[in-house]
Amino acid sequence: MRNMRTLTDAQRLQWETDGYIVLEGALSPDEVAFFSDELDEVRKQPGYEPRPGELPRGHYGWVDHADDLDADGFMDRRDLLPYHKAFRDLIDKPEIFDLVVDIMGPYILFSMSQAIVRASTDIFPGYTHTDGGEGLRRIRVSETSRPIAIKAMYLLSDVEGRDAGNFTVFPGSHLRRFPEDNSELNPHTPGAVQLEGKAGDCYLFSHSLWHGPAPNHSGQGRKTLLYNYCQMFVRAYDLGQVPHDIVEKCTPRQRRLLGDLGYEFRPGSYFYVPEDQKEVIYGTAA
Ligand SMILES: O=C(O)CCC(=O)C(=O)O
Repeated sequence: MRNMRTLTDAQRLQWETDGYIVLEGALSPDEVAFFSDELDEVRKQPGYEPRPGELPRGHYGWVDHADDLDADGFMDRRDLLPYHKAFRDLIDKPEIFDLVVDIMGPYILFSMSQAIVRASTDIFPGYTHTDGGEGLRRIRVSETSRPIAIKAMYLLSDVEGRDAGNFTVFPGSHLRRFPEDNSELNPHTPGAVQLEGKAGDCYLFSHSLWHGPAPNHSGQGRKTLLYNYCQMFVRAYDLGQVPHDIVEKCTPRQRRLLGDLGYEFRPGSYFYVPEDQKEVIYGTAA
């Protein structure tokens, strides 16, 4: 079994207490530059983007390109895996994925990829939410429990000061009831912490954490990548059937994380996992 990294005691304590941890320098400067350039290209290409007014809130439709072709303009693109091998390899980049496994255990799937560029603008006030929608919002696990779903958010640009598109969290809120009428909750509400960071940093956080973007008045776009993981029994809640030509390009471990169990789906497939699940996830078969 490969020797996988684990959380330090301080990271474990912060995960349990605050519901998130910060991994500084998770991506190298070269990786940051590469992914940042890639996003500039992705926005010119077809893909899934929100269609407010046409589709329900939070649903994504197929578009020919992003509405704004400026590299610092708004973009919210789902399903990055087809665009480049590097997006597929980020699924289980050891420096981060090892910690995901330490937090979640080995019975997991990759459930979503997304790139968001928060443009600098006066018209976006930011917002606060939990992930996983109406259902997961009402489920909170305890400090010592494995989470049901978590997200890795990679900064591709520096975030300095406040109201610079900061990822904003309410530390410890993953253990509290989310206010059903959240109209008063926003990135400036007491308890909100606007995180600063450097390009290359990664935030790992629980879907149950109250979080969201601060407004961005910094004068430059804030670029991020978001990679989600869920327990297998939840199945890949936001990733449809991954096309065979994409899956075929992946390593055995990436394939497993994309829901390729090594056999055709049958009832029960995600109830008790494949016998080699630990071997595949811990890396001996990767
Ligand atoms: O900071 C952002 O742009 C959005 C991040 C977020 O809230 C999320 O991924 O759920």
